[in-house]
Amino acid sequence: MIEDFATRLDEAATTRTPCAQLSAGHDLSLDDAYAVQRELAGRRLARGEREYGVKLGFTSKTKAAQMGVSDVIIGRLTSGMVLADGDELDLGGFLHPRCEPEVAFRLGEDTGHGPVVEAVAPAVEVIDSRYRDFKFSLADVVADNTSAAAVVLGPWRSPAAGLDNRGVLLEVDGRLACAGSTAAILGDPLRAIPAAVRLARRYGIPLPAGTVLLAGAATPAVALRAGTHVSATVSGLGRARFSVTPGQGGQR
Ligand code: OOG
Ligand code: MG
Repeated sequence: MIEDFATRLDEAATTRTPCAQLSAGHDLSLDDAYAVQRELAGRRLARGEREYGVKLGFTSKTKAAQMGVSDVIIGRLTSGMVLADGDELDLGGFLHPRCEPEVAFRLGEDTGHGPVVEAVAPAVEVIDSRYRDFKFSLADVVADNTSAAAVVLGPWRSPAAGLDNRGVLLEVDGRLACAGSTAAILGDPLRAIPAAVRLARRYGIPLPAGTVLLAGAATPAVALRAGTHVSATVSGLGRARFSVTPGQGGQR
């Protein structure tokens, strides 16, 4: 069952054809859903990608309300999802992608009290549900690797104090699309670290030194359109940018 579900989601992504929710025909437990996610990550690694990091979902109440779910979840980021700052994102590789502004941490060694934070960066995450109409239950979205699709990071800086209430702007073609505060992320994005450690332990996800952690969106997500320029700014951290092209690219 786990492998069949992974195949369904994998094919939806590679053929850009949204599929039905897994929970529509089955009782999908959260443990099963994380097993599907693990299988999908394993297939990406078998195709030559490398582990890049992890992401949290629904650390913001607004975001959770937008999607109709409530618990914090974790997903996997692999090298094929990563764009360089300022790069072009080929819309042809996605189904119905959306973007959201985030804060990223680079984790160091775990000295026994959880991993140290080596650096922090502004980020934009591209999410792209493999489900029809971008609709899912909590277990569905966990199985679908928390809609992870692409990520762009701005410049790394040394970890700053007072990350708990920084302004966050998402701009499309220089026009404000969403505004928020890092306070939306669990009250303080630094809380993403113990949350990620807890979920990673529980579901057997490695967090080696160098892992990039996306703390979760600070605003609702915005649909991506070809020909636009997207920029996310976190006050005091700088910005991350990319432009969207209408090509026919491969899977990210
Ligand atoms: C799931 C991913 C949620 C976040 O930052 O909260 C997420 C989705 O909304 O499709 O990445
Ligand atoms: Mg996100």
